[in-house]
Amino acid sequence: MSEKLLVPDIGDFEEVEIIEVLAKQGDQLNINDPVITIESDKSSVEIPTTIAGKIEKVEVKVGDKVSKGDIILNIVSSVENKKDNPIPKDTESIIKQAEAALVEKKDEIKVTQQPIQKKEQSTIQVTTGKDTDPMETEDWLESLSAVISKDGNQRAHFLIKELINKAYREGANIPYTQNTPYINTIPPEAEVKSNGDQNIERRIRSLIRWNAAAMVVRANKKFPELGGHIGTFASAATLYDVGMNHFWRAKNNKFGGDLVYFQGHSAPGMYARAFLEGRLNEKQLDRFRQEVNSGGLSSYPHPWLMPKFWQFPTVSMGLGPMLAIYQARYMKYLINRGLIKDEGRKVWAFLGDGEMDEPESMGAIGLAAREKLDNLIFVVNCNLQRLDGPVRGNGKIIQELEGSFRGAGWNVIKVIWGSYWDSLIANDKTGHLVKIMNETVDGEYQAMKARDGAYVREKFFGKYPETQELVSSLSDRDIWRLNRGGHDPHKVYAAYDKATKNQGSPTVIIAKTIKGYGMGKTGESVNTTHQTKKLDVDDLLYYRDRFDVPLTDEQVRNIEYFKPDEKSPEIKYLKERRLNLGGYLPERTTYAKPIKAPSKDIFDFMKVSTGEKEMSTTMALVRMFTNLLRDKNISPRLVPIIPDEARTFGMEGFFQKIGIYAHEGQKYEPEDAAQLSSYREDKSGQVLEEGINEAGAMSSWIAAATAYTNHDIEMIPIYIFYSMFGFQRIGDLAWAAGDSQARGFLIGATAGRTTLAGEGLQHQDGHSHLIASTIPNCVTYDPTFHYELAVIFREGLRRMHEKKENVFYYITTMNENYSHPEMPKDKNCEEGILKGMYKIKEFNKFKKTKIQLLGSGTILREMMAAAEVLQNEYEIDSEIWSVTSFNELRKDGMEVERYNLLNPDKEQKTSFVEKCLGKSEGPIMAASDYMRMNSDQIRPYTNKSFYSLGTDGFGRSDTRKNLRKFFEVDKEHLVAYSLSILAKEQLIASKYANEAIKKYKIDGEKPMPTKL
Ligand SMILES: Cc1ncc(C[n+]2csc(CCOP(=O)(O)OP(=O)(O)O)c2C)c(N)n1
Ligand SMILES: [Mg+2]
Repeated sequence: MSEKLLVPDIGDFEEVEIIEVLAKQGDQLNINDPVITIESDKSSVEIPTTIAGKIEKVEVKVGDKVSKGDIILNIVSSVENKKDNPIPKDTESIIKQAEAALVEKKDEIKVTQQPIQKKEQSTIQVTTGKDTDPMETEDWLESLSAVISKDGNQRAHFLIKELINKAYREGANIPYTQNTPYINTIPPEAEVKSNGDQNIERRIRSLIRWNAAAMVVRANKKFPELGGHIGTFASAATLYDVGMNHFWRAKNNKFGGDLVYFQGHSAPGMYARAFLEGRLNEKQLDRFRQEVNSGGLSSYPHPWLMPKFWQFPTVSMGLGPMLAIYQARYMKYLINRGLIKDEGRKVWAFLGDGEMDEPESMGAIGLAAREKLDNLIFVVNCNLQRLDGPVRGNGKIIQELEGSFRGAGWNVIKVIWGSYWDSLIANDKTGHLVKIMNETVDGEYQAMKARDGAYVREKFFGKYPETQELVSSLSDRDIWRLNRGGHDPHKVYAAYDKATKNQGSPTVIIAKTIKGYGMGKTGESVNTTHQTKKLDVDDLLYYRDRFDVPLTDEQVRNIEYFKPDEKSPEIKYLKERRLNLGGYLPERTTYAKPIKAPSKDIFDFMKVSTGEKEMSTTMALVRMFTNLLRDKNISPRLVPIIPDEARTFGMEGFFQKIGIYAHEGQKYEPEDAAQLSSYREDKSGQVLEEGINEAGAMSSWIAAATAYTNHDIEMIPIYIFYSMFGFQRIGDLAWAAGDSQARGFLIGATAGRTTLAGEGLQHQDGHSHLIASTIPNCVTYDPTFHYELAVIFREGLRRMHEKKENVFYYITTMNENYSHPEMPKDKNCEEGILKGMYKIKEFNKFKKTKIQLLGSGTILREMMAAAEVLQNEYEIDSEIWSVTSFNELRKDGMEVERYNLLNPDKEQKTSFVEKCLGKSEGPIMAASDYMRMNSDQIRPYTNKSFYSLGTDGFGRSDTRKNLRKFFEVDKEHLVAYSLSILAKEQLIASKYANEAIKKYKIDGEKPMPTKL
């Protein structure tokens, strides 16, 4: 049967031009095959067929203008269409999810129905609020205790919830608390026990502790300026060791590996372990923080400096937690898109309690819960101190974190007290011990660990007669031995075990430790611990004794490393554990296959003139993506990332075409379901729509841009953003991206201080290229025409994703519409585009006076217009150069200049700038839509007179024309400046310049825009 395929609802648009017809008569179509591409003045969208079958007749051609309901083609539909109302894909997934939810619910019920473990009645805590009727309180508490022992915790929870609900309905405004008492989340009877050999593990840990400290002390003895940290790893050693011995699975040919973000300044501990494992030798340890000559160890985790060792740069506080969240999310994205297997891999992130004050640390915890990232485990090492002093002297960081994470929906496991406390807590029948624990602030907890057992007896247990009594049979030494949870391998093991089994939410383990654990009087729990990097002989002897390190006094004095024989039980055990867990950690490898570059013809349409048709480079870019999505090698690897600006950039067509990633699919029918660009969310969606969240979007981009090493799959992330909210906003993450050896594209759209009209001071970007240029492996371009963009993008794909070069690209695109010329036939044009400049036009009629005009981005067009005026009205010839990248030209210039200076006797090299301009005639005038510093960058690499113009100063809202006039980069100013420059160079009389200044009503007395 013949059916008509009509133009669907395309939103507010009418009479939209067809720019491509993708199907012809006789073609066999499947549902969703694209048939035409239409383009408004803002965006281009493919229209897919909703009917399968053979095309009888195509009713449209390129250039036609169509509206909703117009016929596109006639199609003889195949039988498939006639299936009785097949369930739409979305509805089907909703049904599946509902069914899955039912199964989940059943599981939940199963949990509540599990036999109640009979255990001793747990202690009822004494509340800190004022009790007006203790007898009544006692009654209620006893009833509750009875429920717990008879019907279990779940029933008790239920009753409490019902009581709160009832009170709320009766009008009581009960403040809600997310906090639990200041004790461990896992009670002793529920702890899963490790099967490891605790004695041997303790010995190994002691050696790692010793070697880590020795490494820092030795380096600082030789060169006191080197620095380093002992106290942080000392507090975290157990947290790391339990993970290394029992939980973290390495990447190998059978398994993708867990991903561990190590706390940056705990790096000495990782080196010390690698030393025992035989992965690093003494010589390397002795090169800690001495990296200039190869073979040194980097101060912190830096993949750029130790590319086979470190995976994640973490030391700029706050980036690690945020990156880890998005890493876990991206792992699920890859799984849901079917690009990697679900192997139950985990992402672990180790964080400092001081670090949690960084807004980035907690900034994305809501997302982690919302996306049910049960592959994510945070471990916050709460040693209660940061650099200057206590994290929360007057409060309790552990409780504060618990509240925030529980409130956000995380599974929270507190590991506060070690096993020595178990019996005391069990015997705390009156609840006074927990009461003190709740009441004591961190400043006191810290001070106690800087003193001794007698002090703890007096200041802590001495607060109430009940608690004094509780420890009456303990000696001061026993009291001193009461350990903190984060130093107890049993408690840590139980927490890790529980965390790895948790489903449906991320987990945070909040572990209490002591900063500088074991460092004695000079370094343990004192405010200066963080910066202690030298230990005197007495401290070292204490440290040795504290951890029973088998070194003689003499060896301690020499600060010798200690590594047992390869055949020793310690080394055998350590290696065996890692072998069981698949290999060593950290280790950075990649087995990703390159992506074959797309055929050249994908970009062909960008090499021809657009004729009358005007478009922005942003539109050209989006058209290019649409084409790339038709390339079967490239398409699945593209990861478009957008922070709530798809419509701004004309990318809304992607929603329907490739879907927005949503881990739960789409549970609702979108308001615009009938439209072509409907907001379609899908479990296997490809677009990462991040919301208004540039830091999150950049973190996603980094996860995708390093998937080649973390998941062994090369991806092509393209993060497109308002250029002003790029490097300026997330510069530190961009720096970390460079360190991580990220590969992918960053697109600064709506770029240029005068090109983005209207928006004003906080939107108009006139410096992102300069910030981008601070990152050594960031390659940047500011193209004007669509063919330049095509050449740059194709080369980016080739360098990064085919040749696996560790660079990333930053390209600015603009929203100014203009027509684009055909790509010049000159064979050097492509090379010039990539190196940074090429001659685009020459005016050579009068052969008297010449000027070299360099322009980039949209200002190149002003320059071309000015050149025409100069030629026609002033008989001045010119050569116009399209500068696609002042940054790249500078890099080349620097390198050549350096070589020439270091090799005065050798044949001198020529910079690319000099190759282009060396033999040219006349002075040079350069301008861009960025600060003068942008074009000034190449001034040293030519001997000619060089003048820069640019958009220095705060932006402001106005029309494009007025903005260019204000910043003096419009055609008129460029003519006047050119004439003035030529006059200054004594090539023409100054009256011409004066005339032009008058003619264009330019006020020579106007202050610099930087002052306005
Ligand atoms: C963004 C940033 N700001 C400051 C620092 C300097 N710094 C390094 S460690 C540190 C204190 C860390 O305290 P905490 O997070 O509690 O870690 P701990 O050493 O106590 O485990 C500071 C301020 C940094 N590395 N990054
Ligand atoms: Mg700390």
